[in-house]
Amino acid sequence: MRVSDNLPLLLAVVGTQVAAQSFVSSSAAATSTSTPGGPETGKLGDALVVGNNPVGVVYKATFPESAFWKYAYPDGGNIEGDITATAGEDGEGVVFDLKLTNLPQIGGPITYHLHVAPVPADGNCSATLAHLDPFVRGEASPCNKDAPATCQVGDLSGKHGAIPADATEHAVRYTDAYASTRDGIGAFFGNRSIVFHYPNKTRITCANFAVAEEEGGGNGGGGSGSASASATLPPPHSNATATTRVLAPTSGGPSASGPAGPTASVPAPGSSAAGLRAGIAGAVLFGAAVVFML
Ligand SMILES: *[C@@H]1O[C@H](CO)[C@@H](O)[C@H](O)[C@H]1NC(C)=O
Ligand SMILES: *[C@@H]1O[C@H](CO)[C@@H](O)[C@H](O)[C@H]1NC(C)=O
Ligand SMILES: *[C@@H]1O[C@H](CO)[C@@H](O)[C@H](O)[C@H]1NC(C)=O
Ligand SMILES: *[C@@H]1O[C@H](CO)[C@@H](O)[C@H](O)[C@H]1NC(C)=O
Ligand SMILES: [Cu+2]
Repeated sequence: MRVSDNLPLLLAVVGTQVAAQSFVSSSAAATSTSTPGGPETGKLGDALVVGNNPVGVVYKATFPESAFWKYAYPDGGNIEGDITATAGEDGEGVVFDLKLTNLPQIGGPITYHLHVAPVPADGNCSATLAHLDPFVRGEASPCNKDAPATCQVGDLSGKHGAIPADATEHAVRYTDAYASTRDGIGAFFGNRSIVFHYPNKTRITCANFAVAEEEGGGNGGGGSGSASASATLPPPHSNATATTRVLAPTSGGPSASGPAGPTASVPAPGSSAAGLRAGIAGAVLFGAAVVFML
């Protein structure tokens, strides 16, 4: 295939541009793309660090009032809060900021992913299809959070940690180097969705990303067509921070089967301290490479 044939060369060229930069160490494995016994990186190689994300543009995903899998909320309701995503410093990587409350009290840890398709108007989370996976990694093997470039781009909980079982609220902010708010490339998720799962892949709820509405005056940072942040932007540091609150565990959720998504992986639970040093450089070249590939 033309793309895979050219990829090692591309990476070699680009690699020389970023060799001196802070770059996730795992990307050194970018040229070894086949592993016997299960793919541990994409058929198209490791995910590429994305630069040139539009600074100041904030995407936001807001949950519907009712969960898709109703049994998670026997009395009604859903996960509350929101997820915002905006370019990291100088457009490098994407800072995700999750502020979640009213988490379901049965069956964690909860995993979540960017999915390729948006949620349709009827709220059917199954229609969001598979994980965002532009490098065609699949999920035969779980994401190794110490080598995030080898994971599916959309596997956010695999790379940054699942939501612990029994948590009632969860706030976390981290930078993902591989997802993108730059339209036109495969890693772009601004027109897609995020889906929350139980470990057995049941889809609890899902929401679409959309550009957050502009509030107040413009800020100086955006490119053409950019929107200002509607909320205080997190400082785009690369270190992840997380706080989780837990209630006394309750047991005995309703036993009923729900729609199980075909695509969720079940990454190891725990907090991701795998500090994504999203030191990103060669952004233009990477961008060119991504566009070329996808
Ligand atoms: C999936 O997990 C949830 C939470 O533990 C459980 O309530 C539900 O019955 C499970 N569904 C299936 C199909 O196993
Ligand atoms: C939800 O979407 C899936 C996948 O497109 C489809 O198979 C299923 O029938 C839909 N369910 C409903 C209730 O529309
Ligand atoms: C989302 O945007 C990407 C990049 O521009 C594009 O390839 C993809 O087809 C779009 N997906 C949808 C569902 O619009
Ligand atoms: C990042 O987080 C790690 C682990 O929590 C901590 O040891 C380190 O000091 C932090 N670095 C910065 C710059 O905050
Ligand atoms: Cu998923």
